[in-house]
Amino acid sequence: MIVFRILETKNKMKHKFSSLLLGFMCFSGTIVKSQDTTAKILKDTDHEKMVWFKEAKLGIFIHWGLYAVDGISESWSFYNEYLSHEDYLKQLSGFTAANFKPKEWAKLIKDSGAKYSVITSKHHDGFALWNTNYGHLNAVSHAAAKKDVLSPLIDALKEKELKVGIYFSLPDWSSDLYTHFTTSKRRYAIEQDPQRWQQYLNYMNGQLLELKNNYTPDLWWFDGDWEHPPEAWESTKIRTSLLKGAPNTIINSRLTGQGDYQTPEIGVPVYRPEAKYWELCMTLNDSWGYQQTDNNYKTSQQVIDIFVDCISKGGNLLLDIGPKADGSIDPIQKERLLELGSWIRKHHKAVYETEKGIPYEHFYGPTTLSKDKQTLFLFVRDIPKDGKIVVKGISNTIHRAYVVGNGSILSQNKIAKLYWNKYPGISYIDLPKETIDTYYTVVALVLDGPIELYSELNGAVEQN
Ligand code: FHN
Repeated sequence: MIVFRILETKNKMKHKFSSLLLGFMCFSGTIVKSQDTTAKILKDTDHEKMVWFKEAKLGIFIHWGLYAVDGISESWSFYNEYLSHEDYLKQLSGFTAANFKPKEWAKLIKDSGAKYSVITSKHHDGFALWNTNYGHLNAVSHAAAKKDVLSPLIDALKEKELKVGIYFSLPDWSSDLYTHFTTSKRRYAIEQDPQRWQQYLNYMNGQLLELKNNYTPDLWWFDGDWEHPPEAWESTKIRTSLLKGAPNTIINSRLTGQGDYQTPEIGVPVYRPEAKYWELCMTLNDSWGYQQTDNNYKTSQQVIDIFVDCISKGGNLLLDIGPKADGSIDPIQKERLLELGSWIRKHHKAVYETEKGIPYEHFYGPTTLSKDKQTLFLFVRDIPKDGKIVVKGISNTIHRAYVVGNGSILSQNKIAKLYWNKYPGISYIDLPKETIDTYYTVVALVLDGPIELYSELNGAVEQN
């Protein structure tokens, strides 16, 4: 199973490789991997409109489509020729949405602690979840569901005051108007038949306008841009048209060059990305859509590890679920979301509306900072063997240390502090066993002002 998935990923990579610049740079023997170098984002993004996104921290991604019927990989299963397109489409008769309860989905998403959700309105297979007037593949006219499943979900998300993101695949491998069909079959090349390509763009833009007019999304999540250059997609035009009358809408980086934020995928950034706004999209197991054979679920600890890693580096996590074809959600997926939600609720102060934390040189773990930078939140994953956590090189006075969501005030003592120089010393903070959380215990340090990090190299002790 694992081998199979690795191969599949490799196959995908083969197609993406032309547009992927791996970005390894060597500096005096150190290998530095640049982050998502293909994802060029706009330099003049309006910061005001990004505020909710930056403060949200968690979004829930939903991959729901035909592929859930047989539990096979979304769109890629026929593209990679594991089965024929004809057989792939047989899943239309199994996409019933018979137990689809949009309000329950929205409640689950809200309870996970997420502030927004992104739903696949149409994946690369071209299957549209709404009642579109374009194309030949949608949930209303062609699937057993015989209903629009996108509208009630978006209504339910809005009712719960969640921001709405619409995922839209630029490629549509099922459309006769589109260039690519499968890994070995191309229908045509744009240069050979520009008129046909124009017809495809009209179809694609027609759908985008329907989605814009029906749902006025807060965020557009494009995908699949690697198949053609931005000029072919006319990505500047797309952005202009989508923002017309809706200037605050956010666009991800996969409308090449026209995005507001970066979208690394699966790979948790090892280094803090340079982009001001970014979001890691991540699966709960190894699949985006529902696959009953994939039981390689991340544990709740691992999900929270990834989440904490993202927020401490100033980013968001877009965590994926894959509902079944009848609209029910696997109990493990529900459980992971609820567990994350209850941890977030307890530690909300250290999560929402925070800024990226301080470098690891100052604390052996991830951190975040309050907006005014006067409270430093320390995320403690493992139980310290001497019951103490260590903070170094912080010039401020620590007025108080307490356990977030528990309230216990912690005692602290300082070593290596000379009264006559500026070196701030090393603070040891006691963390009693009773305050330890199942996943991460969060300690808040209330400082005497915005955090000041000390970075001098101390010289000789000239006085004593
Ligand atoms: O090919 C898709 C994949 O199926 C999935 O939708 C992910 C989600 O980010 N995006 C694409 C690959 O980058």
